[in-house]
Amino acid sequence: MAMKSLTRKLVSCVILDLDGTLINTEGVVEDVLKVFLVKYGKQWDGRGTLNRTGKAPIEAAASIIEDYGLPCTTEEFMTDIAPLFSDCWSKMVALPGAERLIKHLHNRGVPIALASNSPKASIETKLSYHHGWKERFSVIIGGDEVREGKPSPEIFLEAANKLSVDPSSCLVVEDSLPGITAGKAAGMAVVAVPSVPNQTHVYSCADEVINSLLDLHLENWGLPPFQDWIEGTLPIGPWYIGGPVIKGYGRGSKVLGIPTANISPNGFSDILSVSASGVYFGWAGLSTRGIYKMVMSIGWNPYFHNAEKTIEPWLLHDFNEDFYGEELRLAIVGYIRPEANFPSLDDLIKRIHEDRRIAEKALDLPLYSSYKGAPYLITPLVQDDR
Ligand code: RBF
Ligand code: MG
Repeated sequence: MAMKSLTRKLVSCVILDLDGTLINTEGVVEDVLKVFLVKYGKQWDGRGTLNRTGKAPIEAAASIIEDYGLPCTTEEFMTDIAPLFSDCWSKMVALPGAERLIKHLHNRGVPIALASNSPKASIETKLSYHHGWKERFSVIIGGDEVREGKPSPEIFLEAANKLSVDPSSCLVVEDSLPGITAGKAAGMAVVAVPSVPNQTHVYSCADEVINSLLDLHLENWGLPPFQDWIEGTLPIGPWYIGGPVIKGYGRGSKVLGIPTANISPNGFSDILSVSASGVYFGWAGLSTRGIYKMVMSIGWNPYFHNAEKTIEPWLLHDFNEDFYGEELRLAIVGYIRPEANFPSLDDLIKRIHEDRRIAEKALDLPLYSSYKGAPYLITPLVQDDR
C-alpha cells in the first residue's frame, strides 16, 4: 500500500509486536467478550475495537467498561473474565506470514525481539502454542517489565538496548496505533500491519502500511529478502474448502464479465477471518464436471463497498452452462497480492485479468500442479454430523 518516502532507513534488527501482529488475539478476545457481555445484559457490537488494540489488558478492560457502561470496576472485570480466557490461548493462531517471517529472519541471522504490552507471563503462555517461536527471539519484553507501555517508546528502547543496537537500526512491525506511535517516538522505522480492516488513514504516521505480513518486503529496509516468491506467486497452504455455489453463473457475471462463483462463507469463517484479504489461486473441482485452474479473491471488494468478507473463485474455463448450486471444491495453493482499491472499474478488471495470467502460468509449475490430483477435489460430499 502506501510507502512514505524513497529514502528509507536501512536496519539490522527487527522488533515485533505479538497481539494482532503475529497472532489473532483480537478475534479471540471478541469471542470471549461476546459471551461475557451477555452476563451484563449487553450485546457485543464491535464498539471500540480500534480504541482497544495495542493497549495493556487493564486499559483495554477499562475501555470496554466505559464503551458498554458496565456496572463493575476494572479489577472485578479482570477477575470475572480471566477464566473465560484460560482455554482460549490455543485459539490464538498465527497470522498469515508470521511463522514465515520469524523463521526467515532467524535463518538469515537477523536478530529479532518481541515487545508486547501484555505481561511477560501471558506472552510466555501464548508463545507456548507456537512451536519454535520463543527460541528464535533474542529478546522478549513484556509490558510489566517497563515503567510505561506503548505508546511510550520505553519498551522499544529497552528492546534495542538489550539487542545492543542503536534504535535507528531497528524496524518495528506493529498492528496498532499505540505501537506505531511508540516505535516512531523511539526513532525507529515502523511498518504497520493493521489488524482492523480499511483504516489505513489511521496509520499514516507509519513509514509503510501493508495489508498482511505476506506483503512485507524486507529488502526495502536493507534486510535479506524472502526467497520463496516464484513467478509473482507465493506458495501457501494448501487449504481445502468447498461448498455449494451460492452465486455465480458459469457463463459470466453481469457486472464485470468475470464469471466468479461464490461459495457460502459460513462453513469456513475460521479460514476467512484469519486469512489476509487478497488474491489467491489453486485448483477447483466441480463434482459432476472436472477440475479446473482457479484464481480467487478473499476480501471485502473495496470497489463495491461490500460489508462482509467473501470468497470469490473464478474458474478458468469456458463453461457454456450455469453451475449454480453445484458442489465446488477448492485447493488453495498460492498467494498473488493484497486486495486493493482501484481508481476505476477498468483498472480493477485489467488487474484481475493480470491475476488470471499469473495464476494460469504458475499452476503449471510442479510445485502447484501436483495439487490438481488432491482427492478432496473429487470426493463427493459426505454428511458427517460428529
Ligand atoms: N475487488 C476489489 O475491490 N479489489 C481487488 O483487488 C479485487 N481483486 C480481485 C481478484 C480476483 C482474481 C477476482 C476474481 C476478484 C477480485 N475482486 C477485487 C472482486 C471483484 O470486485 C468481484 O469479482 C466483483 O465484486 C464482481 O463480483
Ligand atoms: Mg498489537
